[in-house]
This record gives sequence, C-alpha cells and structure tokens, in this order.
Amino acid sequence: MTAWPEAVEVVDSHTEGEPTRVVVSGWPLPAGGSLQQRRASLLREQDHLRRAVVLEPRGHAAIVGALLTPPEQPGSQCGVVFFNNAGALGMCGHGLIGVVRTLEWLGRLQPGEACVDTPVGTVTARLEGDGHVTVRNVPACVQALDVEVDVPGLGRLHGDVAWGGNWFFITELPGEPLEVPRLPRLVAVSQAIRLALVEAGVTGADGAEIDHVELVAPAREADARVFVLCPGGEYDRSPCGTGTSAKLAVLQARGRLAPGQVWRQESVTGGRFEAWLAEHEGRLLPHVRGRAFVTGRATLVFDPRDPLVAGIGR
Ligand code: PYC
Repeated sequence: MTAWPEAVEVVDSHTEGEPTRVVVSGWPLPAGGSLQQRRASLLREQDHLRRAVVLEPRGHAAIVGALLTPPEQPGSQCGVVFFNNAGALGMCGHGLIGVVRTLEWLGRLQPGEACVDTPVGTVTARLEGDGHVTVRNVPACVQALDVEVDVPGLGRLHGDVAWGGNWFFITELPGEPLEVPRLPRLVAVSQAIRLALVEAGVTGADGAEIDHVELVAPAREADARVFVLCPGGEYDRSPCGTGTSAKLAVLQARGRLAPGQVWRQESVTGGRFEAWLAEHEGRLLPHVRGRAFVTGRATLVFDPRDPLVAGIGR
C-alpha cells in the first residue's frame, strides 16, 4: 500500500514569474547519501509524492518542486532535488533562486554566500540585501553547434546543443515572434522540435535526451528574448537559469561573449536575468542573477480514500 505522510509543509514563490514550491518538512528523506542517489530514489519510491505535491488539484503543471535535504558536501547549507510534472531535474536556476529566498523568508539564511548540493554538483548562491540572488552554476558546455534537424511543418532548422545543468536545443525561428498571445503555437512548435530531435537521434552527451527547447529572438531591452519548453510540455515563465547558462556556453564558443561580459536574457513573459561567465578555481562558470518573491505557505494533506490523492496527470 502507498504510504502517505500526515502532512507536507511547502512555501511557494515565483522567480521572474516561474513558480517554485519548496518542501520544507513532512516528506521522508529519499534513500542515498548523494543527491544523485536521492534523486533516483525519489523517482523510484516517492513518485506518488512528486505528483501529489506539484500536480492538480494541489498544484499545477508549471510548478517546479524543490525537496530540501541535508547537505552532501561539508560546508554546504543543504541539498535540493528539483522535480516537476514530468519527473526530476538535474538543476534548476529559477528554482534555486526561489529556494534561497524561501530560506531567507523562513529565517534560515542571511545575505551572503551559501553552497547548495544538487544532483549535478554543488552550486553557490549569493543573496543580496535587496533580495537579488546570483547563482554560480556548475560549468556549462556545448555539445554541438549548428546541428541540422528536419521538423515537420517547420522545415530544416539549425540549432546548438548545450548543457547548463539540463540539456537544451537552442535555435532561432525568425517567423515565430516570442509573444504571450502566441504561447500555444510556441509550445506546439517547440514540442515538434523536441520530437524531431528524438527521431533524428540528436542527443546530449552519453545519449542523454534533450528535454528542453530554447527559442531565441532579438529583444528591445535585453540581449535576447527566449521561450523555453520544459520537459513536461509547460513553458518557463522565467528566462530559465539553466537555459541561460547553456546560452552563455554557446555565445562563448562562438566568440561572442568575453568572461565578465553581462548578457541580459528576457523571458517570453518579460522576466529578466543578468548572466555572465567568470572564472572560479580555474573553471569558467555561469553566473545568473535574478529575483524571487514568496507568494504563500501551505500544509498539504493526503487522504488515501481520495481517488485523486496522487494528482491528475503524469
Ligand atoms: O531555471 O533552470 C531553470 C529551469 C529549468 C526548468 C524550469 N526552470
């Protein structure tokens, strides 16, 4: 029989429009000493909790959940496993900004620097007195530039495959303005691109599925405007922290971004991140700066007699 905790305490926030639901207590710690192991056991043994916490009727498809755990590395503030309507993420830039502001709101973090362990490595967050958070991410990299892919209904496209904590296919579609009224169309074309990549066998390193598609266009008050399709078919309301990191790697590979040079990336809804590459302990690391705001706190309860106790959807 599925085991349900008595109650799970969550704090909700949004980072430049994209929601994060931080689980602060009540969720049993997933098995394993490393964040990678905890992520795997969350998916294997606690998928009912993932679904119940982020999906309707308690949540909605765009929420990214963040389960806080004890740290893996000495000196880290905590560990975090990010999950969504489709599974679990390696890293999540907007989510980490939401976690940091949530910890501050709970009185567990003061302005300054804190390390957080994730399944893809330890990242650092600097919380400023005015609420801005800068994430120093794991290293981003380019897998391939100018990859050709034939997409039904769109024709032949070129794009870059890059990693910034998750895998991205980054492309420009000049005939497709990145505007809110066009969201259903942008979701549809990005899903067609994602499917075409699978069919063409285009992957990240070691055959990893490319589960995020990033459409890039010129912006009036930023260096670029993006639309990012997330793995569960939702779009990122924020400029996507891992997608911004992947874009920095592409710009650097093309010789279009020097270390320290600021790149301003805007989301389809108008949220902004500032980002740059800077050296840290001999590695060039992406830095992403943005804001999050706490929007609520809740106690989630689970009645095993409820036919929708584990949520609606995947
Ligand atoms: O900010 O990295 C991010 C992210 C990934 C998926 C949704 N947001």
